[in-house]
Amino acid sequence: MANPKKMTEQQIAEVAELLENAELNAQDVVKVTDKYPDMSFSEALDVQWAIRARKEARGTRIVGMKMGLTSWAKMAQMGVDKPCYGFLADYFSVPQGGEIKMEELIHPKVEAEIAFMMDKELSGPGCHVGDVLAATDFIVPAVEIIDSRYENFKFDLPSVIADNSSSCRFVIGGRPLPVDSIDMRTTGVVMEKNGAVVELGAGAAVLGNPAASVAMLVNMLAERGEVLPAGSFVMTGGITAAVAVEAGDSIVVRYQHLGDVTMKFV
Ligand code: 0L1
Ligand code: MG
Repeated sequence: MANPKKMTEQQIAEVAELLENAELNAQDVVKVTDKYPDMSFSEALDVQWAIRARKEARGTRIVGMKMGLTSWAKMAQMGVDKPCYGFLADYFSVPQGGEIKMEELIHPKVEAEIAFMMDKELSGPGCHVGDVLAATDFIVPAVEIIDSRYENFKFDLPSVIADNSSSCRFVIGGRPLPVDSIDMRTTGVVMEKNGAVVELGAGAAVLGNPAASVAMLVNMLAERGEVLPAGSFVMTGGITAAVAVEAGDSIVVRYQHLGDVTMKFV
């Protein structure tokens, strides 16, 4: 068997509790593969889904999904050939222009992304870009705030998957557009921090086309017998490198055609 399960259900539950507490208490921890060096991708996903179940049991709603490590540069940096996914909880959402409290986070970074709102359920395997375009209600510009729960943002792929792919907050801004109204591959993005340009990019940085990222998510979910439900909000991955922020920083991301996304860290 390629990925034999070695962790017990009890160990999966303990790691999920450790990582969720790290998130909720904004307290970093050592990467979980220090204790479980043979943790498989499947076991890492078991931990992520256990964190999701803990939140749902307390009444938190899961509003969507995010894809991470979707640029070739970031994958090469991590030595992997496959992106990862995570879930988005209702309380991750921050309004456009809103304040994000640093005391609730560990060491956040921001990523400029194109997000999709789905109006039809999608299932894999075999989901492709055409299926995604046909199932999309609209696209919208969004900024993801990632916050690895690991010391110094240092991890390996199983550790980051277990840690819900560093998900923590997101801001939706700009204006929604029909998915066929622009060429997302050539859509330009300029990220400014405190008025200075810090990152530039275009949508093709995300697997050649952000819609391909949604298709990949659907096919990855299918490996666990899961679907992407209608009504899901999907963050497709960073167009630019992630930029570290601290209290007092203002971020404005300007998207060609789609408008601006803004937030302030306090
Ligand atoms: O959203 C992302 O691309 C991040 C995925 C996890 C890796 C990281 O924290 O940089
Ligand atoms: Mg991201």
